Amino acid sequence: MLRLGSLTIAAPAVMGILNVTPDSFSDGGRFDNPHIALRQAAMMAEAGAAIIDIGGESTRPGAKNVSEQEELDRVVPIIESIRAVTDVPISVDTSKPEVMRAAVAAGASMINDVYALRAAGAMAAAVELEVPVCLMHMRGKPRTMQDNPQFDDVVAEVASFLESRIEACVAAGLSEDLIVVDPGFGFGKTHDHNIELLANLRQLRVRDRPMLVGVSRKSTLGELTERTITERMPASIAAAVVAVIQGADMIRAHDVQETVDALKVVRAVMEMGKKL
Ligand code: 7PJ
Repeated sequence: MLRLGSLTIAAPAVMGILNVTPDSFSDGGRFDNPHIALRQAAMMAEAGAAIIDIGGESTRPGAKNVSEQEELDRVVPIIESIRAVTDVPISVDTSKPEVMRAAVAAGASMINDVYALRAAGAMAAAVELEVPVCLMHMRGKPRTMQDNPQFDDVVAEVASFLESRIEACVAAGLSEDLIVVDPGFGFGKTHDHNIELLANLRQLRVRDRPMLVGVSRKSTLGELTERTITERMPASIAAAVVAVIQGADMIRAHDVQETVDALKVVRAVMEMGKKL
């Protein structure tokens, strides 16, 4: 069980991805209609998603910023409509303090911030809201992060970044029990960096905090398999299985039912053998 403040989730858990952006990385434009988004959220909850992650700003490589009002307009009505029909927990994928506040007021119970609360005012908003927060590693900004990313030791540098963000959050008054860490696959990293992180995931479990991993449909999987975005489900499942065997607690995924099934197998074997 993952206990994050008042949010309790059975691990390994699947976080279903609901993008409400017209330009998101892999399902751009499909769920920006509130009815379709609501149906998709209900299906993901039914399929066993432990939490649904709603994002109104695309963070794919090259993506442009979205205004606060635009993000609020995309995210808040969908959170409200999901809240009205199911009690599945909701996280909000945002870096903007006002979006965090409005999303939590509308019923979101977790913040997922790819900037790890580094945007102005974001840390203060998280401290005030007292909800679980995922701190993700990203080098640079989405628009330029894939322009020649370099690390001397990607595993050590990502771990030390996550540790320093936990320290900054705790110093600002956020309870350490609310923090989840994420190595940020694909965020300012080359193909080899991503594979090296996946191979050494255990070292990224800093301060024994739970770890979220987002590998679903990402381009590293496309490079390995030569598949287009919509053809990457099997590769995504394989990466999710590897991540859980390597200690991930939560997997952010587009294909919820398939990922839930795969993780049931991993979990059964882990519980039996405690050897994986
Ligand atoms: C991630 C995310 C991830 C967390 C995105 C995509 C790109 N949040 N938001 N971790 N990726 N915590 O879904 O491919 O890996 S957006």
